[in-house]
This record gives sequence, structure tokens and C-alpha cells, in this order.
Amino acid sequence: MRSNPAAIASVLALAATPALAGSWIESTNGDISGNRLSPSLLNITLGDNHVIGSFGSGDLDYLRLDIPAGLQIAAINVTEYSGGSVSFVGLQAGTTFSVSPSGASPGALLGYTLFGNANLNSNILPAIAGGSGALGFTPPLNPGSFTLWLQETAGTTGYGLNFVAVPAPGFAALLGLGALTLGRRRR
Ligand SMILES: [Ca+2]
Repeated sequence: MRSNPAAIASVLALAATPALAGSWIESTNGDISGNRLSPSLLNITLGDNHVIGSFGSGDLDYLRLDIPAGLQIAAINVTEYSGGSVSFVGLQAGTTFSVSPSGASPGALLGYTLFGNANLNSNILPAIAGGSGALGFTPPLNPGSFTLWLQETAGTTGYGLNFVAVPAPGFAALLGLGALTLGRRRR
């Protein structure tokens, strides 16, 4: 049997990148990666995708979001915040974060914002999209890979974010057609 270096490399890459679908709770699933070149992977699923963790005191969290075809992230709601005043979240397109915390300029980011207690139970996706000097985008976030840089420069701070995924408009129509077809078959 001939070995396939590319296949072996992809298997090794999968093994090195723990991936979860739907939620990442640090107390259960472990600390989110502090390595921007090897972020933790969250596979976005339809509905709520909860990330609950802590950062600060030197702990950075880098989280890759894979949004599958047919879904889009319509909102990023802050569900928990404790310990800090405001914290930073930056967003890039792609499977890694290309710039270091010390070398990052707004222009290297797709978007960013600060969030804290004032944002509890509210959607920070529009603020991220409108980060001053960043590349910017118009929400929602469409299918593809994106990476978040979550940082608190002060002491340990708890946070919770809910990435709310909804069907993309074309797929919603298809789902509706599917339901109609099923309904007709039942009659
Ligand atoms: Ca963490």
C-alpha cells in the first residue's frame, strides 16, 4: 500500500485540532486554544451555539467557527460576563488568526469590538461588523471559516457568547418546500 502524505497530514491536523459541534463550555470541554495558529474549532449548528469560558491573567482564547453551507450567524449575543469591565473580541476570515496581539492593527481585522456587562443579553455582531478602521462587513456572517480572538488584559474574566445560526434565505425556502412535500405525502 502506498502511503499518502497529504491524507496522513490531514488526519494529523484533525487529531491536533479538537472540534466540537454546537457549544464549547470550558469547564467541560477544556480551555479554548491560546494559539492563534491552531485555534479551537466550533462547528456551527442550526440554532444556539453557546461558548462559555474565561480569559484574562494571560489566557487568550482563539476560536475558529466553521459555518456550513445553508446556515448563517445572525447574532452573537452576550449571555454571561463577570470579573472584568470590558473585553476585546476580534474577527478574521479564515481558519487561523494571522496577526499577533501585539502586532495587530484594525486594518488586519474583519471586525472587532469591546464587550462587557453593558452588552448582556444583546447582540454584538453589528458592533463587530462596524469596528473602526477594520475591513468591515454587513451581518449576517455567511458560510465559511472565521476565527475569533478573545482577550482580556486584566484579571480572569468570565464570558458567555451565543452564536445564533439561522437558515440562509435560499435554504429556508428549500426547507419550506421540503415540509410542503412531506405534508402532501402524508395526505
Ligand atoms: Ca480560556
